[in-house]
Amino acid sequence: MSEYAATFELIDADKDGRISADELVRLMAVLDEPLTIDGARGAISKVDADGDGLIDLDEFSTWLRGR
Ligand SMILES: [Ca+2]
Ligand SMILES: [Ca+2]
Repeated sequence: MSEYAATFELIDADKDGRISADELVRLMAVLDEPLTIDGARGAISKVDADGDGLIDLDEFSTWLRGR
């Protein structure tokens, strides 16, 4: 299992295996760095390798590794 899986599951509030723009907005609110829904979509599009508008665990891991 990926070392990022636990973090991923925390963010994935509805447990569908994908992080949506909504879930990213909620995360950033918790981290006290509020993000608009458009900002979240923009952030997702940068790491969304398969272009489905959602971040799966593979894309999430790649993103964190590349930071
Ligand atoms: Ca989700
Ligand atoms: Ca994707």
